Amino acid sequence: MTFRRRAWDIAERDATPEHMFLSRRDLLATAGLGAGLVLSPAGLGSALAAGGTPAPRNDRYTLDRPITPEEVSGSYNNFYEFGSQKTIFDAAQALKTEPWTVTFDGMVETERKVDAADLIKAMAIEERLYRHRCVEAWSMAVPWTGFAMADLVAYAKPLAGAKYVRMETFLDPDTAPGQRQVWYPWPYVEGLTMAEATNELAFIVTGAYGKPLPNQFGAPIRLAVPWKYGFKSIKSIVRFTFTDERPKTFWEGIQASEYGFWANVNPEVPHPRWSQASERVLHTGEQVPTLLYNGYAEQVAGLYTGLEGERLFM
Ligand SMILES: Nc1nc2c(c(=O)[nH]1)N[C@H]1C(S)=C(S)[C@@H](COP(=O)(O)O)O[C@H]1N2
Ligand SMILES: [Mo]
Repeated sequence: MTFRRRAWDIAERDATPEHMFLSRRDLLATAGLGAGLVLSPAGLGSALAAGGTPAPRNDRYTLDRPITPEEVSGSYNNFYEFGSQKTIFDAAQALKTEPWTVTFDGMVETERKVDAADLIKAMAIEERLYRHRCVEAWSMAVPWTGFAMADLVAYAKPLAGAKYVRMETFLDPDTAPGQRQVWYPWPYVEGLTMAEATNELAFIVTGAYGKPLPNQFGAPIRLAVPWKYGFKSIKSIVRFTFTDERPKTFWEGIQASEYGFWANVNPEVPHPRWSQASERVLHTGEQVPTLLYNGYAEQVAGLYTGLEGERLFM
């Protein structure tokens, strides 16, 4: 199915020539659905957007800056499996993402393995515009396609005693040269509390810029938790483990004093080696003030009441 651009779709499009904004009404019209037919946006999403191609945009999440051009965000990546430079674009193309088995295990009703494509088909796909703030003090804004992590948690059926979700990236040193660097604690691991994982903002990404997710962004499924530093948004996930123990993350294993479990964005808490007060916007190069929780305090600040004793911001 192809979608034509509409003259009034001018909003953020200038910066992203290939990206098409589709309002729900456009989608309904394009899909040839009568006005009287009630179909939830979620239903539309899974019907039309399996894999990550054009999905209805969730207007709840707005940006205070233009979308980063796709060719910029897509060629400046952190994906240490393919090297520690930003230019891993080419190397990442070696990753074979079909078939791709995702395992749900640990404290769940029943352990299960599912192909990523089938998992995505079972979910309500939508598009969200999210900011992204790397701990290295650069930032971007990306139209991700995907589904609420809360839906993934529901799908996994964790037991009542589960307190955390531990996520793991693939391990394949033959494909990923970075994984031959044995001093890193491979595979890449990240974790969230159950409250974080089911917060409305936690998003499982399956596409970007209206297309299936390119490898360098962490295909076929990665996480986006935009109120945390970028390293929490783990790429190319193969396993979700529900547990009552706080997972030891990849970056904690490398340098716990600099990269903690919580890693919430806070301009007032400097990294041990640099300030976090501002950030360099990719493409424009503009230096802008960093916001508490990366501007998402309204959605997430409540997650941390009672946890003030924790090292929440590093
Ligand atoms: N598996 C894996 N996930 C990862 C990383 C990584 O090296 N490996 N880097 C993280 C960091 S530091 C950032 S800033 C983001 C970068 O995402 P992007 O390349 O899509 O901008 O991915 C995060 N997820
Ligand atoms: Mo990062």
